[in-house]
Amino acid sequence: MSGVVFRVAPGGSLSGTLRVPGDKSISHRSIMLGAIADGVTRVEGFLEGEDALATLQAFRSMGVEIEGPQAGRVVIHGVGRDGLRPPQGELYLGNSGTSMRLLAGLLAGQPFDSLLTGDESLSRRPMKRVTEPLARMGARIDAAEGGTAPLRIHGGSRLTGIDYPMPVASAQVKSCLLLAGLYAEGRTCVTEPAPTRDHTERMLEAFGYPLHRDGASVCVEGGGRLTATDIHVPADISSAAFFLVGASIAPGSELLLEHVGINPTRDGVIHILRQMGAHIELLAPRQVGGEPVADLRVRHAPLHGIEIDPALVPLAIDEFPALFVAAACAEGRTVLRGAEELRVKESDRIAVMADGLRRLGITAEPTADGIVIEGGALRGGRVESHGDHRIAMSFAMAALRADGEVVIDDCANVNTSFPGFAGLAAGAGLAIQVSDDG
Ligand code: SPQ
Repeated sequence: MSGVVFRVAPGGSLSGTLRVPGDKSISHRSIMLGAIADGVTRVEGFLEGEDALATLQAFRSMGVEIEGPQAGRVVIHGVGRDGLRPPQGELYLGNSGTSMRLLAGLLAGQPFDSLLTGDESLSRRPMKRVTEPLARMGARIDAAEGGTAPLRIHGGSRLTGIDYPMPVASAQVKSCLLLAGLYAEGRTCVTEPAPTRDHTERMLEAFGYPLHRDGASVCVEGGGRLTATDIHVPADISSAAFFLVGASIAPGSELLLEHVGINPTRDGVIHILRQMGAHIELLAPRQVGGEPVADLRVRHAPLHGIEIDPALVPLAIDEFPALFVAAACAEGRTVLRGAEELRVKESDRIAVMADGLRRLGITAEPTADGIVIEGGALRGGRVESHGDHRIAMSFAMAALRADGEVVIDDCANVNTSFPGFAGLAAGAGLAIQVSDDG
């Protein structure tokens, strides 16, 4: 499969001042909470990517009036906690795991039935991690064989709060259960094995919904109401990560990435790159709407391989494809462990990155829960992204250090999280061309 193809000429450097698009995780949550709040929620900096738009469309299908997005502005006319209407037909969520898992929780306690579907990749991803605890709360959800989508959610179930120790460190599972907990009788508590992104918790508080946090646990009482608020979505650190890596590996680079979200449950990429020797400064740190934000200055620096601290894995979970490119350009060996979750993302990000790096001449050995990468000289070549946006953008950055052209197949899904990636990267100095080979 080729589809949209990136062709990136070798070498060059990155420079200038950039603002990458809005945070995907926060954009999804702004629509979900805005929709069930009382009053009008105004969002700025919303990510106009396919994933967040799938969430937006799902709520329109359930009778929520939503204006925009226009230049990142969205106005959501909240219908209140009990105001969603039965959707006409299925809710198609494309490539978006966040939409499906969080919606499963929010819809489990509604009085109407719903059917959640997705593309081929989403239909392969594990959903038992949410359907099992939801069933314990009293939800009735039918999945395909193997526990995957489509998910048919039967309405009219009475949910009861549970105390759930999560077996995997997943913000999607945690958020799913907290959203179901809004509609459950009593208290729903979730305990995570390691900290994961806490945007749902922060945003619930911003909508005036009380939460009880105690160490690794977070609890909500069902039956409360949300009050509309204004939301400023920072630039997505997961999108900034490609540029942090690109500028770090390409001699002569210097970039300023503006207004990037640096929530401590998301900033693992900065810690890992710094441990590898990267030169990244956090300028003008500030709080915007309950989320920490800073401008990031990154300059080229020689990198060295490291053993990545497993505690940083959930804090950098989406940045590993880009970090593997940094490891390929580093001196020495980089070892990642404790990251089996990477195998159940939009693609198996361990296997797909190992394949691609090998094609570009790098020694990369996948392990059950990670990878071992020997830094070396990157050559040009053709790699397959398997329809995974983050794989496509990571290999585009690898060309900065390759000795020949890097061609990446199947890149259409870059639009799920980073519309305008190629244009922004080209403006910064990446010699990227996009073609549609049908
Ligand atoms: O939404 P989706 O497809 O699951 O997106 C990804 C990504 O790379 O963009 C994962 F493939 O991000 C997830 C992330 O990995 C977004 C997310 C969230 O917004 O809550 C949480 C993480 O997933 P998980 O399974 O670790 O909770």
